Amino acid sequence: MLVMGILNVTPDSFADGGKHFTVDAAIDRAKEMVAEGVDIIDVGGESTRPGAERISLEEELNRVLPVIKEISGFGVKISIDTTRAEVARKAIEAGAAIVNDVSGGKADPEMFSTVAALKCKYILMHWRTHSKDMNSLAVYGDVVAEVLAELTEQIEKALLAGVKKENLVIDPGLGFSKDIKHNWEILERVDELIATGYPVLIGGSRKRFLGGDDPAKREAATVDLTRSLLGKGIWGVRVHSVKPHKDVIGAM
Ligand code: PMM
Repeated sequence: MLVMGILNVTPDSFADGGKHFTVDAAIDRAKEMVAEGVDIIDVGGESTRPGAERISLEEELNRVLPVIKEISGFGVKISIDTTRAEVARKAIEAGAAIVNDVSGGKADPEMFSTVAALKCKYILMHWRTHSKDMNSLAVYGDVVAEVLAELTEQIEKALLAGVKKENLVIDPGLGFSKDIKHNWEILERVDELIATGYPVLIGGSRKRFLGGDDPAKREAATVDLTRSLLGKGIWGVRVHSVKPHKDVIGAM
């Protein structure tokens, strides 16, 4: 199981309070993650916190590109957490290897053709709408069946646009248009996602469904979650702290 370490270059990410906003601080944190054995560093410039407003394309590029350029020399894989095709393209040109699109191709009509041309790995996450309005769409009959159907629809569009099957990774998008019960049901039935044959990424780190008001206090629950996923055939976990997860995985 791979560990994807979160590097949010945003002033308002809910879980680390914008601690890694400055380029220098982001680079220092990236160095730490490399020392802790991170497999992929996920660089993101736009907060997807529930209710978050969007930032401009220019602002997003200004946040992520200097960080990617600098850490591309660290010898670790970099993913770019973006819903914008232009950011994806520039990030890959700057040294990133993977596009992590929380909108699963829904936010930018150019995303699939861009990723197809870049020939890079693409993380296609289940998503219904932008963060500002996402909680109002947390309505499902059978959450797993609907997430799978909506993911399949986007997978088909990606394949049609020329994205290679072997470059796709899927993600159920915990917390994105999902309430506490939905998130837990997805985790309980994660084998149904794995049965698609696509590699599965799980991003539950410090999210609200893990309980409590303070994201920093959800760390133990996040590590428990990684432990509970071991041996199930999950491709990777997207997490804030790297070492505890590497330790838990290594102990198996
Ligand atoms: N969650 C967030 C951001 N990006 N990417 C993927 N693939 N999966 C996720 O679950 C996901 C993501 C929101 O969390 P953050 O603000 O802590 O980064």
